[in-house]
Amino acid sequence: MLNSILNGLMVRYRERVPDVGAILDAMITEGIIQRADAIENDHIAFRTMGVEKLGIQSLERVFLHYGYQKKEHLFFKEKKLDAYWYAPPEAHYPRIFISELRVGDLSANAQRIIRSYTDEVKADPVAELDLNDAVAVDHYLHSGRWRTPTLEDYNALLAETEYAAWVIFNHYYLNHFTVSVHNLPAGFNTLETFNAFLKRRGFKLNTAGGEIKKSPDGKLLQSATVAEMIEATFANGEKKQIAGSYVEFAERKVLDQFAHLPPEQVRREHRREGFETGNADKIFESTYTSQTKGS
Ligand code: OOG
Ligand code: NI
Repeated sequence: MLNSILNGLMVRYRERVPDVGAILDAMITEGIIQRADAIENDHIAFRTMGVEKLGIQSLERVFLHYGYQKKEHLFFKEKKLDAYWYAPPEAHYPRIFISELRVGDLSANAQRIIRSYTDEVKADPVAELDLNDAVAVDHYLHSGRWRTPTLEDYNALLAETEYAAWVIFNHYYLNHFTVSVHNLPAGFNTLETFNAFLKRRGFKLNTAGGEIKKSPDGKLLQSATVAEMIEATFANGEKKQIAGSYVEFAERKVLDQFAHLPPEQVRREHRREGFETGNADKIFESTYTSQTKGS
């Protein structure tokens, strides 16, 4: 059940983000992996609007139902976001990262625009779903919750918060999946060597705060591509190139207390867990104009 929901997310995401297939193909050509399904997916991420009936408390129920466990809270003051991450029921499943816009912290005008859309949602849609019905859940994760925005509203939101603009158009479309690099073959199993491979192959990396975002303990390293632009059709047919989704890469180093383990004995629980606010803050910018302009 969880498998089919995760697969459904990945299929749509691959269709929308050509970089996904291109990166997997480049890894196969380079001999890093034999097959695309050999990739370990560190985590997937969603963005939500923090309004009553929607937001984290609604979306998280889908994953809690399938055995995910809610972990730490992260707070992003400048970007006006909250987030939580969720540990999977079994180690071979990806972690989940869900963020939420603090709508109440925005200007009156931005709040008015957002609520004009989200007010169309009369009841928590997840509460009305049969969560055991994987087909219904899959459908829910890939359908809009409110009308297609106007370009004018999108642009007004973009000027104040790029995250809001992304969500008003993209809804719950998967924001990214994350290639775990630490279990790849030598020569590609650090973020530094993996990024060098990506750049050699022509992929463009997010440079906010440097290409490699590193946690203060030095054990969680993350990088991401710049989101690909998609041609979006707004209400009454107006079109604009806007940021779609991106691909992330993570290296989790072995914790000091397990440093003595031979490499073949190292499993997920021996490595740095969780997320890091300082890293995430910069990863969000993979869809921001500061990164996508010129791409
Ligand atoms: C999520 C950014 C944060 C991470 O792994 O820290 C993140 C987003 O862009 O929605 O993915
Ligand atoms: Ni991420």
